[in-house]
Amino acid sequence: MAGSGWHDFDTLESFIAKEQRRYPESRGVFADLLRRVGVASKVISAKVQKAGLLDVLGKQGSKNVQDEEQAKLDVIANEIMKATFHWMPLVGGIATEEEEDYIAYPPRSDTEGDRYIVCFDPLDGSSNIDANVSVGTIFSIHRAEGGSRMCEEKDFLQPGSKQLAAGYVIYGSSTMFVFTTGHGVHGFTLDPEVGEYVLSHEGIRIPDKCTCFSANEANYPKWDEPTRRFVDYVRSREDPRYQKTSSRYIGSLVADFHRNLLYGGVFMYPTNQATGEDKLRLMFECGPLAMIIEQAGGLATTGRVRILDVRPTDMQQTVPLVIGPRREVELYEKMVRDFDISSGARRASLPPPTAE
Ligand code: FDP
Repeated sequence: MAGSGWHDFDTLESFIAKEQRRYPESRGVFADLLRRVGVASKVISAKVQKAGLLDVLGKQGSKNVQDEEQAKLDVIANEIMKATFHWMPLVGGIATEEEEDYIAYPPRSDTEGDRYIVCFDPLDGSSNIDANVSVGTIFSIHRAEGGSRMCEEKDFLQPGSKQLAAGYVIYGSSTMFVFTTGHGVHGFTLDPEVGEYVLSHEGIRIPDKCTCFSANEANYPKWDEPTRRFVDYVRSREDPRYQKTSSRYIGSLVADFHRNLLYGGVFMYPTNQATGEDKLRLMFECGPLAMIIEQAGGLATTGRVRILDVRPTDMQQTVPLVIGPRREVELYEKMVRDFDISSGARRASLPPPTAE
């Protein structure tokens, strides 16, 4: 088509179809699931973009299971995601960050083989919506073995290392769909004129540099000593690697993560030592992003354990998260380890407590 400017490109659809051809025995369900997430995200994207016009900005007046106020768009995005999987025979169940309990679907008479579990955070970073800041959807897919039975909690409480796929959609200056099935990380940008996700970032690798450092630094006094040491070290700029590192914190996890993935940067949300609480959810936020970062050549840790190795004990479990380039995450883990050893040694050198 001379002069039209047209050239062949991959869309999310064609890319998934090509991926599927690698597995001739595949039933196509998994591919279909990914496509459905793509469709749902287009609907959410449209809602996010029209938020002001549709008068859906502002609070719904209800609270979610973490006692946080739900913005209206949280509720809408949650409904869209739930409706997306409801009718799919090979989805055994879903879990959403917005609801305490998982939803299990009864097996149908035509269901054969394993079914899938889908977990999602329908609209992450939603406290920023009123300010027109980028927000996102995060999802992951697990296998639930034994298709002919009802899914149980144990099917949901699987470590991140068992994820078959994970991804996120960022609703920003453009909408992007980023996912991995364990064969690299690929990003697709939504072309609003055509309504298709177009392959724009194939085989994403996190750059081996620390351009940005992202944390809510107002929490510094509440962090533990190794975390403060790590942050002090980066901020001191003694190390040439950190001479140009900038502080960048949006407070919208998908947006912070996406920027760091593309530019090279570390994100951290450590434990609040004053309360002993963590903020980010293992199953809905940390696990999926950990799979993506590892597929992109980076790492994710709690400081003491690889995020993908943490087996959730409950659906809404939270963990500390440090995620980014391999070098920064390894340095952080080393600082935690050194601290643990030295404080253990300090404790051991103290005289034993005497009885009253
Ligand atoms: P939000 O409360 O707006 O939904 O886990 C939720 C989250 O945002 C993340 O997206 C974000 O990284 C984090 O909380 C921000 O927390 P702080 O406001 O405590 O920095």
